[in-house]
Amino acid sequence: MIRETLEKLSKEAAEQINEALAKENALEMLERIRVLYFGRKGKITELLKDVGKLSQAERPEAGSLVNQVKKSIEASLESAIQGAKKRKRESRLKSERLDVTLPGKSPKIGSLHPLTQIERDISAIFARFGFSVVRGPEVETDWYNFESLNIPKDHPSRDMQDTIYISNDLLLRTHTSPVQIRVMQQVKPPLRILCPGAVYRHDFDASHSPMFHQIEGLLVDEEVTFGDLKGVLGFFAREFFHESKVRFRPSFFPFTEPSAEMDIQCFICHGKGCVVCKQSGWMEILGCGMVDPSVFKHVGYDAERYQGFAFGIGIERPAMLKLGIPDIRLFFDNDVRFLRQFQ
Ligand code: 2NL
Repeated sequence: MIRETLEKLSKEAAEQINEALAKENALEMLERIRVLYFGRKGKITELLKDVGKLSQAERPEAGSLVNQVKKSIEASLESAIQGAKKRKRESRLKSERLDVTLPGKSPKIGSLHPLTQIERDISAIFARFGFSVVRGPEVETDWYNFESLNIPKDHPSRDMQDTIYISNDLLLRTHTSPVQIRVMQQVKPPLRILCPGAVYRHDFDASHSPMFHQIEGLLVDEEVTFGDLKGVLGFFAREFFHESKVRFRPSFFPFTEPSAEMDIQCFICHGKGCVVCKQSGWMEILGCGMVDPSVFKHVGYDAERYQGFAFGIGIERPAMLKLGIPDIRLFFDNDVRFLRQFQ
């Protein structure tokens, strides 16, 4: 009787295990089979209980038979579980496989704005003469932007047509000279400073932006001459533009006397004449001059003892010429397709 039951049970278990192995969730199914046979109310468990109820004489043989079957089902279940686990691990490894030979995605890195690059290149040249960079406010008072610089009350640049006013007395600086005035109020000569930054004017077309950039420089010491100005600015022009010929033309600014404009030989046509230099063979680069004594008086410097030279360079125009940029507005559109070209 028990022999037959055990044989049937053995066969049944083997079939169920095989069936389970064919399923997607084999491990789950095998666990259910384990409970079905070996759980607290499992078929084998029940049989072992029945064996306990048999007589002394029948018990040993029946017990050993049940134990044999138990061991055999346990063994095949165990090997089925191991097999299912192995298959599961292999299929996971296959689906999670990484191709380490694939080319990586190159991350998009930012870069300095072309105007920042030019500003740094210019600063680096003047740094070799001991100039250090100073920055200041973009909102200024009438006194710092005009009065201290000897710009007369009726000067056209003070007009609302040209200057962006915030109130009667407050305005957006039209040059970075106020930074130099602020420095002179705070430190005694000698002085070598470079003041880069944004400046503002009422002007907007392909070659003018209401916000643009400038670098001004100021050197103050005893016994400074126009020869020093020519030496320093000529050196700068040759370093920055790689053009050896420079010339100075007389000019006028209210804050310098004498005043001049510096040209370099056109770096497109090298003096032959072209559209960029309007057939002149020269390019205007900066305005400069010896600091007017009235400016020194405004900041409390002894104009008898000290002299100085100063200059102002617009950044956009040389940047456009050097980098081949046709429209000033491209600098401020923040279009990454434009900006990426200057990485
Ligand atoms: C230009 C060129 C210039 C200065 C700026 C300056 C600053 C102080 C005193 C004297 Cl604090 N001068 N700056 C000098 C000459 C030219 O800029 O084209 N400006 C309209």
